[in-house]
Amino acid sequence: MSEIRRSYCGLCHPRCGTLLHIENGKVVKVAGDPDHPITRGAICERGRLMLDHLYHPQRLNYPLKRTGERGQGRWQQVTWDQALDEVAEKLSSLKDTYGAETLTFTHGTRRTYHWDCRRFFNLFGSPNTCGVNNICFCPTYATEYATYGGVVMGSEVLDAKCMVLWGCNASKSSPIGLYPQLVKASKNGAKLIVIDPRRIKEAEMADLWLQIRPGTDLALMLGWIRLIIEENLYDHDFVANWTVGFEELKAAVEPYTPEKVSETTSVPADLIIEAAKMYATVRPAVIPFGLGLDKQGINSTQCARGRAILRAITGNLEIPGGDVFSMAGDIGKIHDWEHLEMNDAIPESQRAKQLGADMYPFFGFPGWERNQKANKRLPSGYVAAPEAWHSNLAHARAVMDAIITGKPYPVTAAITLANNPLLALPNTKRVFEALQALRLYVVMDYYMTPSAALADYVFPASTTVEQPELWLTGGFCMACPQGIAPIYERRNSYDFYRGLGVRLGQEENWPWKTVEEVYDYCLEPVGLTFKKLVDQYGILGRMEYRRYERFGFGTPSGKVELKSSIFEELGADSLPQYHEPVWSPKGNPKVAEEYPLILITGSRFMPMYHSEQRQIEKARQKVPDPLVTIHPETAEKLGLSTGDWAVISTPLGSIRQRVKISDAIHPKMADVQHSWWFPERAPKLPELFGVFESNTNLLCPDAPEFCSPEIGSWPHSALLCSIEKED
Ligand SMILES: Nc1nc2c(c(=O)[nH]1)N[C@H]1C(S)=C(S)[C@@H](COP(=O)(O)OP(=O)(O)OC[C@H]3O[C@@H](n4cnc5c(=O)[nH]c(N)nc54)[C@H](O)[C@@H]3O)O[C@H]1N2
Ligand SMILES: Nc1nc2c(c(=O)[nH]1)N[C@H]1C(S)=C(S)[C@@H](COP(=O)(O)OP(=O)(O)OC[C@H]3O[C@@H](n4cnc5c(=O)[nH]c(N)nc54)[C@H](O)[C@@H]3O)O[C@H]1N2
Ligand code: SF4
Ligand SMILES: [Mo]
Repeated sequence: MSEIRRSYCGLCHPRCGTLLHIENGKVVKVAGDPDHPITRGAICERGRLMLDHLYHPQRLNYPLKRTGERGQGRWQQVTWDQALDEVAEKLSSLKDTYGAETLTFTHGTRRTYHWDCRRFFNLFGSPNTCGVNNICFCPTYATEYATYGGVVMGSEVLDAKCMVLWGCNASKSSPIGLYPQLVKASKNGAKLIVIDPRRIKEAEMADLWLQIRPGTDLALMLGWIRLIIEENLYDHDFVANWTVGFEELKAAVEPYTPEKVSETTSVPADLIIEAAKMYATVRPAVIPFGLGLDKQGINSTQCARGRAILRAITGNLEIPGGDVFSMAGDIGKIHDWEHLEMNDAIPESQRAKQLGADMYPFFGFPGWERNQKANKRLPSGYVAAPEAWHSNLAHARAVMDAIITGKPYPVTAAITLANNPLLALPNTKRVFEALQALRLYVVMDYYMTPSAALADYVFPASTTVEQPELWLTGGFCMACPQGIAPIYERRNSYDFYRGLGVRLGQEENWPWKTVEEVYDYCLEPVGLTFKKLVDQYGILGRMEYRRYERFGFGTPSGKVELKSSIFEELGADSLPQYHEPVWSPKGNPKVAEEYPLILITGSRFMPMYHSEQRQIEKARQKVPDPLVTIHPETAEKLGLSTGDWAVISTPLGSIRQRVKISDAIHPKMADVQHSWWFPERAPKLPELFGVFESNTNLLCPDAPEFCSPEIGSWPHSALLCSIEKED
């Protein structure tokens, strides 16, 4: 029997619509769904690997319980009931001894529901969920809420006349979403400015390419702001009526003359001026999100402020073809993720124990609570309330330290779901030491990863085609249909958290037996069920621009805060100022002597998604080994040729990767791929899938002096390294 069923791909964020061709109960082909209103039949090179992933022989299909020593690769297959019973019992006992804050959670980029995790933790009473958010999107998310009470989820690229791609390599990172839009807009005559230390594909099609020295973007932004004010290119009406702090901003950017900024950034002064003028005068203009800013450590929070300020003073916020964040129409009425998180359930006394909040004042409860309060001045559903998942976390380093030292209190248990902390978090050795020290470590994943291999219990996760999902983006609420029933004993994360929750006395707060029932509840306010929404694919938001004219902005002042009152109240810099990265030729000439190359890591490449796809043969045929890219001149100086194995070192450690030579990178730089491990290697210590061999995060520091003072964003870019040929 054969049939075609609708489903979706979740191998990265966009949730592209797919059609599953099924024969005798088995999926034999996955194609794009041409009727999908957003993705219209497109799927990318990674999406085409869905079948290989779905039936991969190394997939986890049953819960496993550790039998030998931790990390020795000895497991016993157990039932879901047994595994959940035992984990719940242990959590309960650890909570009795040490308090709820003894349980932590590590997360990666949003891959699955996540509000279920937050709900579970709020009900359990632990404020200590932590993970990669400090460097991924959240400096942007939390900071934009503080600045204008919302976050730009969708720049209206297709209608823009000028696009600034700032630290974003969309052709590699967003092949179905942003990239085709850039190409289309560019063909229609929109200007493109690319600010990237590498000559990426987009730089080759750009009107202007600014080859910036990594980590100096904030200086460039402040230079642009100064010039735009000085040359009278700002939107006078908007600034006068809808912003606060303009005069203070003007004073703060005074030192950032084109000459000075040129010296800091290595971008020629005339190019700085030309680009600033182009951005300010060719309207409407967009600056989409780019991780190149979020992942640069010390300046990252203020880079997000700088970008937000640029959008505001040029009048590009909330206009057609600009950077928009409000939602109109029925979408705003749907119970969203923030609603499901149950953030009111965690008592004040437990909030106060959040690890890292004493060091980084803006990121945890204090910043989030202020953003929440400001959002409440708007009519409900106008702009989504800030999700705790995205902007309210413990700091990963503080959590790892507490696990290892027991200070300020013992953290003894951790759950990891949809994350690979040994690959994703910086300072891998420290993370390893922490995972080893846990009394209880629980992982839910698709595969046995290096992190999962250290767990006490491992739960098998269902693939997106085996589970439904309600996916809310800025302008579209999408119903993603479950294609097939989960195979073997794989389950979704809701089943996992509900299973634990009901065993830990949270039953009344998990009234819905399945995740579909949750979505029916979410859709009640708009009179739909999940099934009905699937039939119509989703609800498209009705765009309504400049709604601030009716309601103001969701900030304490109701205006765009060029000078941030929330930052000021929390003791953070209320106006951006540039700081030299800690490891840089200028910031630390002594370190630079030994480590002369500027290191950037993690530039996206296809078909891999972070640490995934390493076990998928077709993906490994394309990228068999980890690659470090250097300039031909640099290679020659170091006696390196294409394909050589090289040792890359920072003061923190050394790794090995294969040499790729390209003149798209500056001679003084090295670009190192991230998240490499080797599923073909021994699944136990000491080798642990080769996780200590080519993993970039053995090189990246996370100590406070490297982190942004407001949020604690650590650097995965703008560092220093040395490279030599492997013996
Ligand atoms: N050096 C360096 N480090 C970086 C970065 C960088 O640029 N340079 N980038 C950072 C960024 S931006 C991010 S977002 C992080 C990413 O960090 P992570 O999101 O942790 O990325 P992965 O390493 O792919 O780990 C995801 C794990 O979740 C599993 N998984 C995927 N989907 C699901 C699911 O639906 N359910 C369950 N249970 N498991 C699932 C995968 O099999 C994989 O093992 O890495 C960060 N780390
Ligand atoms: N193929 C693939 N796609 C992905 C992912 C993946 O793992 N693989 N991960 C997803 C995730 S979670 C994220 S967050 C996004 C990120 O996707 P992007 O926003 O595109 O981020 P990156 O590719 O990390 O870096 C973007 C650019 O920043 C540049 N850069 C590095 N340092 C600096 C700097 O100091 N200043 C400036 N101006 N530029 C700098 C790099 O050269 C790179 O071209 O990608 C998503 N898409
Ligand atoms: S862009 Fe590719 S990997 Fe991401 S959801 Fe779409 S098809 Fe899947
Ligand atoms: Mo990310």
